Amino acid sequence: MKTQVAIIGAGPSGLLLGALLAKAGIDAVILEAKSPDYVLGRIRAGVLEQVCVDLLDSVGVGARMHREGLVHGGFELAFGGARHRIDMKGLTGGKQVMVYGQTEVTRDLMDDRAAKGLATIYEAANVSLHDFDGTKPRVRYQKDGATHEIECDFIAGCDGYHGVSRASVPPSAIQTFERVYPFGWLGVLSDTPPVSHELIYSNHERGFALCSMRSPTRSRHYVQCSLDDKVEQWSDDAFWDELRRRLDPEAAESLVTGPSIEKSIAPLRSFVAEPMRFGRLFLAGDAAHIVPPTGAKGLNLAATDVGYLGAALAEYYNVRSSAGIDSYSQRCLRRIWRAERFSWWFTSLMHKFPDTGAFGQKMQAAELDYLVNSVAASTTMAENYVGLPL
Ligand code: RFL
Ligand code: PHB
Repeated sequence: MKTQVAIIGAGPSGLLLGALLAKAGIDAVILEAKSPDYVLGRIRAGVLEQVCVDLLDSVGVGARMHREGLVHGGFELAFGGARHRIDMKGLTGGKQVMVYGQTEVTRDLMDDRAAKGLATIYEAANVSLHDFDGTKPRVRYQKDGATHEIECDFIAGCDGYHGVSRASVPPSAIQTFERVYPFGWLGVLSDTPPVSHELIYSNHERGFALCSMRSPTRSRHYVQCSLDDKVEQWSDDAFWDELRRRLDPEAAESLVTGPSIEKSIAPLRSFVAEPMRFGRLFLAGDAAHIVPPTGAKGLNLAATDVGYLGAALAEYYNVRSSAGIDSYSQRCLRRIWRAERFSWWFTSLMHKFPDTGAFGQKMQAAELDYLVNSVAASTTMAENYVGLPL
């Protein structure tokens, strides 16, 4: 098989890149290791920046998001038994975020792809990348017991943190930066009304908690947990009790509990691989970088990476210029490092670390007090949360 761009991974970055390339008239094939149901079963991100909303609109898949998504102009920080609102909209000259699940973004992109008859090969096993340092890269995979090969001009590695693309780069050509946090997030999805109409990020001496949502009747909550914890050890009751303890009295009072629909533990990590281009292989999304979820930047960074990559490839094919692909890595990394900084800072501010101690707690309390009482500090927080300009 021949194509112009072979995309590895049908997560949000691979699917969005596929849609951007299709719109530019560029032929692409997506290879995905798992089944569509497996991909849709992963409950992850919930908050989309305006740039991400704009990209989805630009490829014509935004209709359901605008119908069902919730536009938020602020969020709350809970600490010391009270809640304080960060007025994102007021502080940033009108910018807001869209609360719409990653699962729904993925479903909209998948449905659009299927409706247009664009090629996605699910359950592709043993995907391997070849000759991307030359002019004729190839991708091999197995499906139903047979080996297949795709000849292409470019490979887009959109296969997440554990994918094969980054691992195919010779170690001497890549530099990685990493911080692993000494805790995880236990997340629960439930058909219960959200605690409040906006998100609540809570700093508590027992650990961090987050009240988020997917709709007016579906909640997504998280509590900071130990890396040794197993999901099976957390009954629904134990989760709700722990969440309630970490909220301010008013939120705790209005918390409506119910059976979990999904429950999972995610470790927290900051990670960046540099550069993001190796000859004719480009890395995008979680394949190149990870942020801890505090601040909701992961999916948004994935979207802006493929926004840059889609435009760069369109420039290459349609106006015969390599300028976009030559500057891809540098442009992405500037945005990525700023989001890494924000996510690391917000994580450090809100979580209980093993070495936080009494002094650390006082520092967090003083910083939170400053943050909610200084317009300058609140504005800094708000402009990062809504997303820095491209
Ligand atoms: P994904 O979603 O991991 O998709 C990669 C796809 O590649 C496939 N794959 C392969 N395919 C072929 N061959 C191989 N060898 C392959 N290896 C892997 C995988 O099966 C998969 O389908 O990466 P992508 O597309 O770059 O998307 C990144 C986002 O998923 C991620 O950044 C966000 O979920 C992060 N994130 C959040 N981001 C936000 O912007 N806002 C949020 O509110 C937010 N909340 C979160 C989050 C991540 C979380 N977890 C679980 C880490 C909340 C949580 C709890
Ligand atoms: C979510 O709704 O899953 C979510 C929201 C905000 C975050 C992280 C996750 O910072």
